[in-house]
Amino acid sequence: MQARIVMLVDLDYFFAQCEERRKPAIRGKPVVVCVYSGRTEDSGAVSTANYVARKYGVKSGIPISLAKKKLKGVDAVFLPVDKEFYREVSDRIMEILRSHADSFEQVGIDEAYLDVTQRTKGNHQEAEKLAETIKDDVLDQQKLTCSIGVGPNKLVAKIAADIQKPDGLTLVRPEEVQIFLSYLPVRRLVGVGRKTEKKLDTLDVRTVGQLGRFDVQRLIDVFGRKLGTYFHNAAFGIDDEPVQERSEPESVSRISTLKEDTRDLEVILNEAYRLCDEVYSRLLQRELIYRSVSIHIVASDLSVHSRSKTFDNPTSDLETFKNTVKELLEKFLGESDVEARRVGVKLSNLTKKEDLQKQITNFFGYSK
Ligand code: DCP
Ligand code: CA
Ligand code: CA
Repeated sequence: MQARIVMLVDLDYFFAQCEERRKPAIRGKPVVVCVYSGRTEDSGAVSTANYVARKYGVKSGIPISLAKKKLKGVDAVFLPVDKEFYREVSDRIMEILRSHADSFEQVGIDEAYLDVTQRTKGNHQEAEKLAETIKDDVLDQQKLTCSIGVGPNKLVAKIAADIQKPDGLTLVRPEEVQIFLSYLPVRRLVGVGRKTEKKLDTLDVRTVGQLGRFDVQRLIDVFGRKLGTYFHNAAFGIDDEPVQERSEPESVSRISTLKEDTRDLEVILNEAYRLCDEVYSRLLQRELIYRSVSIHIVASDLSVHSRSKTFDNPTSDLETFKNTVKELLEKFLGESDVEARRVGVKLSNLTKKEDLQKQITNFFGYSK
């Protein structure tokens, strides 16, 4: 088997960086994104903070009140989370990342694995160039920085991405894996949480190197066969997990805010068609076809309205998509007297293109 080249791309201080992007005036100040629980003014937890705020000891998970204490007297910005906005930014960036991968696996709102073995011909210099290109593309098109780890598998790529942050690029060649891992604390390994770290500490195992030298049978005695073997292999940077696209999405959608609240079909359609193009390009990229089309309207009073249409047979046609959106919007405006503030379009009931092809082939009883 050819040696693989895998990347992990992780966006820097993601929620806070999204906020900086849409409010450039807050750049350079400590920015703290918070999940307010709403009980008292400051109750809740910090979701994330930019690197300026991190210098003051503010980080994910701490109470908002503690963050305020740490930033007392500092010109800091506290903002509530806006998941919908971060999701939109994330979707667009994931599309860029996917376009650079042989196979692609998103693992959270702000990170993804890319297998790039084929397109780099297994060449590490090529992989480094590609990583630079990806960083440039994300910055040019979405104005966000990310950190990338490149290695022979997911395990090493993930650890490498964490080494240099923000705006980092860390490349670990197969022959460097052993030395790269050996001095790191065991906590860096995926699957080693605080509890496991403590248990390993009682066995005098603190670094990955020590973990690798620790008797594998004793590891199995302590953690069970599955986990013990995993830890032993992980210590040597061994990991054969493929980079795999997660299961098909239920739907592909886009929503955006109109320049002003309106009932003007033409104005709403104009924006809706733009969203259709974006949704459609995602559909093509993932080689999917659709059976249902929906529109979503958030009205000026923030009430939410939807209309959908489902076809008997799946299609991948852009015209059908746009015509249906138009039809649904016309119908909606005829039935309701609200003003639209946001408009969204969605394709659902998705299936893989090739599945349809297979069905047709089977149906006609021939194959090529
Ligand atoms: N997040 C959260 N609560 C946590 C951890 C994370 O709400 N306890 C959210 C906010 C983060 C996002 O998930 O922006 C991504 O998490 P990361 O762990 O990747 O952290 P960041 O992207 O914020 O920072 P870094 O630059 O260290 O990756
Ligand atoms: Ca991140
Ligand atoms: Ca992350």
